[in-house]
Amino acid sequence: MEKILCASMMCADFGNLRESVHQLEEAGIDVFHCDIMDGTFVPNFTMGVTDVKAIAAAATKPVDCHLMIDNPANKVEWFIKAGASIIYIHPESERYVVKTLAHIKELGASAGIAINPDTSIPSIEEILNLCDYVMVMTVNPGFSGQKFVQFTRDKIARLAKLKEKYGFKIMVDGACSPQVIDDLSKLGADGFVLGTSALFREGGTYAQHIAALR
Ligand code: S6P
Ligand code: MG
Repeated sequence: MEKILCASMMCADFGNLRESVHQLEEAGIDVFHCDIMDGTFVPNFTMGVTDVKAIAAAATKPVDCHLMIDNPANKVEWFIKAGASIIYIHPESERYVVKTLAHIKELGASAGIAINPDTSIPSIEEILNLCDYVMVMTVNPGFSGQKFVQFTRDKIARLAKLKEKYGFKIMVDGACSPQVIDDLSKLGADGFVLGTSALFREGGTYAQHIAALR
């Protein structure tokens, strides 16, 4: 099955952002993944609207925004205006998930949820038919370079059984190494966020890493 490979831009070289975007596109990346953090929902700050604008201006491939922020409802518009065409919100930080997913679609973007390792499938089943993407966090959100949370593998297997019924794609974010990607793609995951475990690492070019993952 064709894999959707997303570059985790918080791991990119910000001193050379435009050039990094071009290199990643030439190497065959499918999506630019932008991690937006508020220091409250997650204990870190990363990128903001200005960064998303700069990446979207340099990119021809789609840009997604993974909003790890409290109350994303009135902020999704900022990121769509900045050039993102896919928005992920966390149901754990949004009081009106249904309304916000609809709002994202009204603004012309694809809508996704990102779920923490401890968020169960039964707690999100009602909203699965509203999601274009479900992004399973396989680490606690906030940082790159963390350890894979093993029990999320079983959640992905169970979610894969629901994806045809509700019509969403399964994305995986966190510690996606080549071995993990191979394993989870066989279980039914459609796409992966590539950070320090697969793309932004020593020993090869972006093109070599991406070719090996395909
Ligand atoms: C983490 C964030 C992710 C990371 C990515 C890093 O909160 O949402 O998108 O940037 O997972 O990948 P790695 O391979 O360093 O864990
Ligand atoms: Mg992310």
